[in-house]
Amino acid sequence: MTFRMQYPLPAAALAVSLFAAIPAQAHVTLETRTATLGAPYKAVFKVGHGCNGSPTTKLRIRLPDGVIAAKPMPKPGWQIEIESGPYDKAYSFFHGATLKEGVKTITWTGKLDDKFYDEFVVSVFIADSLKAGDTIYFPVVQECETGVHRWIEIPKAGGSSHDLKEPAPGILLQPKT
Ligand SMILES: [Cu+2]
Repeated sequence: MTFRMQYPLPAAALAVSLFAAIPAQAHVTLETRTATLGAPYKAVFKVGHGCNGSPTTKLRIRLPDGVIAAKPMPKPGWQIEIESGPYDKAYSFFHGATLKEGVKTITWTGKLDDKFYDEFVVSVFIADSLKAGDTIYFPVVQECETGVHRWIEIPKAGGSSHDLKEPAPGILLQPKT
């Protein structure tokens, strides 16, 4: 069987369509995929789509252990709800200070139409007692007017997030510099 293209695609258009097929461009992902131990990290959560065309109304993020001193960035049109509590242990922060409690989950409530893209930002500090080479994950629940995405899947040891349907966004930890 022969296939003849009537209107050959310019190379650029082809490149764009290939790019769009990469799942990492969709889902809820983190803009910067690496973070340094014992240093601040700006977590930018990118929301590429709603739920099957339905607008996003809520984004709830759970911070993993060792991600401390979190402060969400206010966002016009969105209400922010913070849940705080004791950490799993005491963590050392800047200038010898110790933090035993803080923000555990952050929930934004508002509306993001499926035809738009948006970002949700949290400033955090990566505890130096975490392990370089580990990947830590931020489970996210995305609620829509109709439907929900639970970006909470974590790959098994040796596995990849690419094999998961709704992977939790993660960052690879790098040694203190
Ligand atoms: Cu997606």
